[in-house]
Amino acid sequence: MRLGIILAALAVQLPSPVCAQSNSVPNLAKSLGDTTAADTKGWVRRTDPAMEKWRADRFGIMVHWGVYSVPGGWWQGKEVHGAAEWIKAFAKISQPDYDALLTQFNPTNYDPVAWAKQFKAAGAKYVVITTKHHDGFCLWDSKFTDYDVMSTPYKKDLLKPFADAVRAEGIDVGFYYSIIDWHNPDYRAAIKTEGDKAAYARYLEYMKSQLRELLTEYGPITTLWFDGRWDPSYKTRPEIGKDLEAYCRSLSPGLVLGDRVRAYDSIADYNSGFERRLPETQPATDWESCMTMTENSWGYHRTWTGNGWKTPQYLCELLTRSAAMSGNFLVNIGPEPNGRIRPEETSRLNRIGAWLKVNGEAIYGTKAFPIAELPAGLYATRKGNRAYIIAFRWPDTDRLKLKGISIRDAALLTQDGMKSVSVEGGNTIIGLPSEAPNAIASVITLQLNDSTVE
Ligand code: FHN
Repeated sequence: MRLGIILAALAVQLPSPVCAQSNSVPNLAKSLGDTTAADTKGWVRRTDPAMEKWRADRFGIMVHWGVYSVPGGWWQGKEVHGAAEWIKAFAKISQPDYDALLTQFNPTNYDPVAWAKQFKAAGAKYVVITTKHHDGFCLWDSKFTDYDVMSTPYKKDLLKPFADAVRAEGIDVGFYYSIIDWHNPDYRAAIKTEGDKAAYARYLEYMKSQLRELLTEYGPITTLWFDGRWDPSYKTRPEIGKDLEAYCRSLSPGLVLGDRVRAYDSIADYNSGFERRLPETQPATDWESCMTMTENSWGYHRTWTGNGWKTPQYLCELLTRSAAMSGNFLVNIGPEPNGRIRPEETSRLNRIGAWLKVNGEAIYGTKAFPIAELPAGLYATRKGNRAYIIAFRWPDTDRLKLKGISIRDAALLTQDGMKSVSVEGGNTIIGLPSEAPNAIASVITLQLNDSTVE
C-alpha cells in the first residue's frame, strides 16, 4: 500500500468529520479542505470580466463521480461510513481489488444533456466536476495514463459531452483536479529521499500534461478546482503550487483559481476553504463554500443514513447566507455508477431551482448589504440601489423596521410578480402581509433612496 493511502487510512482514526461520522457532529463541521488561517495580505481583488462573472454567479453545482460510485459506500457486504469517494482508504481496499472496479464502471444511463438541463433547472450558473479524484481515476481519455474511462467497459470520454452540454445551457464549466493521486507511482505524500524528489518532479510533469489536456481540449474552462494539498510533499513546498498555478494561468489567462492550488500560504483568486460550512462573518476576500447534501459524503453512497439529507429549505438558506456575505455556494451531487442523478438530489435541485426562479434576483449578481439588527432568519443583499431582504423566518409582526437605511419603495417577489407593500415611518418601516408568500423564503425588494451609500 502506498504512503499516501496509508496516511489517508490513518486519517480514518482521526476525529476529522470527513472521516468520522457521528450523530452528534453538527451539520456544518470542519473537514480536511477547511482553511481559515491563509494569509489574505497579498490578495488582489480581480475585476476582470471572468472574475466578475464568477462573482456574480453566486450559485454552482459540484459533481463527484468516479469508480468509487460502483461500491457506493459498501465493501464486502458491509457499509463503510463516511465519504464514499474515500472507500479505497477507509475499507483498506488493495490496488488490484480497487482496479477491478474499473471493469464494473459502465454508465450506460449517462445523459449529459439531461444532466445539463437538470443543472439549469436548479438555477446553477457554473458546474465543477471531478475530472480526477484522489484515487487517480480519470473521467476523460487522457494520453498520459491508462487509468481512465477508456479502461472501463464504457470506453468513451465522459467530459467532452459533459462540457458541451453544460455550455449549451449557458452554464460555465469548471474542472476539479486532485493533487493527491493514490494510483500514480510517482506520487509521494512526503519527500524523504532524492528518489522521492525526482519522482514528485515527474508527477508534477504528469499533472501539467493532464491539465494541458483539460484546459485546451474541452472548450473554455472557467475554473480549475484543485484539491488535496495537505500532504507534506505539496504543502511544505509552496513553489510546486506556484509553478502549477503559473502554468495553468499561462494556458488560460482568465482562469478563476481557488486557493487550494496553493500550499496554505496565501489566497489565489478566492478562498475555497469553506468546506461543508460557511464562514461566521464575511471574509475579507472573495470566497466560496462547497457543501454536501448529506453530512459528509461527496461521492454516491447507496444507503446514506448518517444524520440524513439537508432539506431544500436549509440548502436555500445556506445559499442565501453565502450571498449575504458576498460569497458563492457550490452544492454537491454524487451521481450513481450507471450515470443517473439520484432522486434525493434531483428533488432538492428542483426545489432550489423553483425557489430561485421567483427569487433569484435577490441572489445572482448581488453582494452583502449589512443592516443593523436584522431579525434572526432574515438576510440582506444588494445590487446597485436595490436591496433585498430574504426572510427564512417571516417577521413576528406585520411591520418591519429597518435601521440605518432609507427606502423609497418596497415590494414582495411572488410567483405572480411584484406585489407592492407600504413604506412608512420616515422611510424605514415596511408593512407586511401576516403570512409569508413563499414556503421556503420570501423576498422583500427595497428601492433605496439615493442617499443610501453603496
Ligand atoms: O478529500 C476530499 C473530499 O473527498 C472532497 O473531494 C472534498 C470536496 O471539497 N475535498 C476533499 C477534502 O477536503
